[in-house]
Amino acid sequence: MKTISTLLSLSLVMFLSNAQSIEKFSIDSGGASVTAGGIQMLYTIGEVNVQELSAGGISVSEGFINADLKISINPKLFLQGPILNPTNAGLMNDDLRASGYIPTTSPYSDAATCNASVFNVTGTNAIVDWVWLELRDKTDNTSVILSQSALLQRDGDVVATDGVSNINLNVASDDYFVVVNHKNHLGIMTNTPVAITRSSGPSVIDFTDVNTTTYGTQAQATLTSGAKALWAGDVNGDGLVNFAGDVNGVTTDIILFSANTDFNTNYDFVNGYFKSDVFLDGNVSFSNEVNQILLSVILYPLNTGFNSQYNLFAEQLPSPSALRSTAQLSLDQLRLERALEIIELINNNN
Ligand SMILES: [Ca+2]
Ligand SMILES: [Ca+2]
Ligand SMILES: [Ca+2]
Repeated sequence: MKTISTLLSLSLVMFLSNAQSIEKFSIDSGGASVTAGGIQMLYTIGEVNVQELSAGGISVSEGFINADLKISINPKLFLQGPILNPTNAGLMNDDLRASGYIPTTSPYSDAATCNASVFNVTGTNAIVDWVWLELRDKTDNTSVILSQSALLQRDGDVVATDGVSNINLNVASDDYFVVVNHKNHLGIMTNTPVAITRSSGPSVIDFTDVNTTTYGTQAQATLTSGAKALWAGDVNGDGLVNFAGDVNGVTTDIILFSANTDFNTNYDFVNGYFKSDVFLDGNVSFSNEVNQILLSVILYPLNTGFNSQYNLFAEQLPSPSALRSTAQLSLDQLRLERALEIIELINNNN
């Protein structure tokens, strides 16, 4: 049974000179009427209901307004890539936005869209990139109840596609595991289900706070400030940060860049919106991106042998997110194969 808490509908009934009157009628579970200055306001409280009344030539419809019935959450997170070398301490860089590279269609499988004007905002609430959000079943943390794209502000707030609002989710008040993810970072999940109700306002989940425990081991990077951030460097989006897989992703984007007609892996002008752009600075540089991937692998806390080929630097989720569409996955695979063919041709000719 859902909590009855919201003023659902307002109906205005104007009394004409001969004082025709419509009596309040409602199949809702509560309501009242107020009369002042010849105007009577009727309202009802309850669940979904649309009804029409008519009397004396006056018709009144009352509708159902449901925005407040959705649950609302306000997650906060940092991405390691854009905050490793921050222009402003404590804020992620927003180079992708400043260069006009963030697409108005989300790169994730729901292909959510936003208005281009959302990217005009500068300062602490400027948009860094699209992120991915999931609610998972409190009794089965592999079962995704709801997932959707959202936008990330420089100060870590995850917001709706208008760039400012809390995220409304069309599910019942309950406890959920909350997952956040990004196309080239490792996703994370709350360690325990979080109560998300519509009566208590937006549920704040601060993944940057060291006291917010997350599922698994070493799920996030620790910044020099002490704040937590999603690990950067999963360029090929397979849930691992490793040299073998992710360096290939960088090579692919550079080799297949249309202006790089010589197929030069050290070509430095690959500008745009690429998964291989570890720092989210709008440019893919082989040395820049690969050095960071290597550094992350070597310094990963569980890689105690500082092994550059370490293969266990994995996303700490009980089951993968479905943030990438199958069409995108097969396109990525084709691009990788094409890039490897070109590299082989070049090597054979040398
Ligand atoms: Ca903010
Ligand atoms: Ca990877
Ligand atoms: Ca870059």
